Amino acid sequence: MDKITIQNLEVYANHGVFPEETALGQKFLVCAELWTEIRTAGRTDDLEYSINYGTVCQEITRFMKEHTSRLIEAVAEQLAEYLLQTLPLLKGITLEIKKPWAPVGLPLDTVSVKIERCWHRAYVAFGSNMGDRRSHIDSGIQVLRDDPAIRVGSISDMIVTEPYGGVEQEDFLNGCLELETLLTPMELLAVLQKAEQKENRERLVHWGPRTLDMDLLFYDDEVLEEPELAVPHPEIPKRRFVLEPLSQIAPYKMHPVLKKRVKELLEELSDRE
Ligand code: PH2
Ligand code: MG
Ligand code: MG
Repeated sequence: MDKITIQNLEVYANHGVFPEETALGQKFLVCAELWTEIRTAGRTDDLEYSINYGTVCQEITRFMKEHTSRLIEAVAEQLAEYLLQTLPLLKGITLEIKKPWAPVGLPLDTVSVKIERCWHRAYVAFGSNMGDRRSHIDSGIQVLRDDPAIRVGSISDMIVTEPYGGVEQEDFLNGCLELETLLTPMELLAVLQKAEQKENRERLVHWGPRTLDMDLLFYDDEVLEEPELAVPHPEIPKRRFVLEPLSQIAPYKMHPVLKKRVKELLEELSDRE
């Protein structure tokens, strides 16, 4: 990915743990790598297709003067999030916050923190088989839309499916969606669970009836096996109610473990059935 860099932008601000730091302020130096595709701007010579580094410097300065944090970790985290949410062409950022006058009482050039943050692509499956299924799903999607760290992209058609897994229950309405997020997989899982909670999801029967189920299918090409969360979702290859809508919005998405595309997984499932 192409990058625009800013080195040692000087900002006088009041971040710090000690009272004298917040009262008097001090100098900070900001280094940023803005990850963005430069090709179109390069070929057209038109700033409209790029990120104006002057504006970014002004925004960094304003943000750091308007907010006061105790830790430079917090300055970096909040500033990176703010820039990623407000600059449409910014895909990711490396951000270093240096504090050359840190009151350490020993001679040093500077202390600093450096973070890398970017938009991640994830796929979510949703389903409902209780009450007004469509309205549970719509409010679930709205919870995602309302989160500034989530951008909902394409949403598949919603299909009626027979219950899978052996529990006698009503038919489901199922679908999948694509999103971009600044959240980690665990943080995203928490938002999905919040959406389920909002629809008064009760966990009575395993794989039983539910007002709303939202499952994380893929998160970039990450492979996670935590007690609370496995990514990719282990049941993907067995579930037509996931593969069918998913192949509508992401047929060529490669399963990072099975090394097969969604479309192939669906074809293989059809062959087995
Ligand atoms: N979800 C389950 C179990 N079985 N069957 C269908 N058709 N649709 C679902 O969403 C579904 C299911 C557990 O998550
Ligand atoms: Mg599920
Ligand atoms: Mg679930």
